[in-house]
Amino acid sequence: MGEPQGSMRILVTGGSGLVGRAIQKVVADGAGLPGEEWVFVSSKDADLTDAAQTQALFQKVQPTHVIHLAAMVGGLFRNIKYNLDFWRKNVHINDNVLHSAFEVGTHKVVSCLSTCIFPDKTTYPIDETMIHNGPPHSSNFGYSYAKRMIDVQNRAYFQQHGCTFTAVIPTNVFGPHDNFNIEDGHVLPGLIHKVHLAKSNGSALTVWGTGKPRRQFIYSLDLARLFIWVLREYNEVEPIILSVGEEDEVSIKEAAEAIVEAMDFCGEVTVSFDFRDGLSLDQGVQFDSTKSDGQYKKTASNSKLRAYLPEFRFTPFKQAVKETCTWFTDNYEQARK
Ligand code: NAP
Ligand code: GFB
Repeated sequence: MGEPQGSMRILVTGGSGLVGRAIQKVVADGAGLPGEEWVFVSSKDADLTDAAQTQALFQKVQPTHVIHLAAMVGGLFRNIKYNLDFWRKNVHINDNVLHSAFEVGTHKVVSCLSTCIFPDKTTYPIDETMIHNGPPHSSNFGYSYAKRMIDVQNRAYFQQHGCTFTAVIPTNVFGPHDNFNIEDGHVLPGLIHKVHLAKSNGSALTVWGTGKPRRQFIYSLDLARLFIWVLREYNEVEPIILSVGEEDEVSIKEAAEAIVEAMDFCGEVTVSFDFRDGLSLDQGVQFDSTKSDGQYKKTASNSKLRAYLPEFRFTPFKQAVKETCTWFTDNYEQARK
């Protein structure tokens, strides 16, 4: 049973980020319904680590629904450096947002976990029932435990107050408006930025780690469409994984190849890491194995999503990479880097 149409005021926290901007675009392109009002906010509207500012924002907006994206977010290397900050900032943001939503009587909140928060020692494929079955990978335990607490809070608000507070569990997300900062961002935007620099100064592309870890990548615009479906139609408190299929998992090396192809990179041939399993990168690519690989894999099942939406079509990976590379090149000056 879907949400009543119209007279919905949807507050999107983290509205200026990768996922928030994708939802803005999908809504602007016609996914919104008559009578719906969408309010996208960033830290400029309220620092959500501050309870008073969060309460003031919710009192002002009076949202009937919330898509809660705001978080301290980063790639593997930022997480390794700042586990305490990832824990503290995200726990404060999440407690403030969920309690302010409860206080103003928000009908439904959809928050955001991640497939990287699951137990490091696990069976595959990972599914929604496994979140708390053991410690997360050491590289991002601060972020992972903070995210897991959202699931605990959602269950508590439901048990004590009957709130429909739920969460989605996206896999690695990429797309326009990503964080392309090479040190702090995720792998795809980091490699896109590195290729842009290698092309402009004639250097080799350095891929960190061995290139062997495996990831499922979801295009931000596809995730945005799924988020809007969850907002309107998904009413379980249990979280739901939003990911491409297990069969769409690629290695970091394959992801690098897709970016090299999409950006037409033709550097010199230098592969410094002895990585011989049919390396098909024949442009200037180096593997720096002194850099961490992080989790080898976190293969997630999307069968729960498929049970709801068997017909949903994801953008083909190479097409999504090409669109993201084009966006970055066209918007280089104002991109986050
Ligand atoms: P992002 O691009 O880094 O954007 C983060 C957003 O949160 C920005 O709008 C930022 O506002 C806001 N924010 C951060 N700290 C804040 C604060 N103290 N007060 C208010 N707003 C604050 O992140 P993203 O990739 O879109 O991630 C969105 C959600 O998806 C997050 O919950 C993340 O954990 C989750 N997720 C992301 C991935 C991924 O691969 N990117 C994968 C799985 C799950 P400013 O612009 O003002 O800083
Ligand atoms: O996206 P990423 O930084 O995070 O990917 P995770 C890291 C993987 O890509 C490692 C390799 O195997 C890296 O060695 N890699 C190769 C690179 N070149 C690069 C590069 O230029 N930049 C980066 N960043 N990596 C994160 C979690 O794990 O997943 C976060 O730590 C978050 O908490 C995110 O949830 C979705 O996928 O390893």
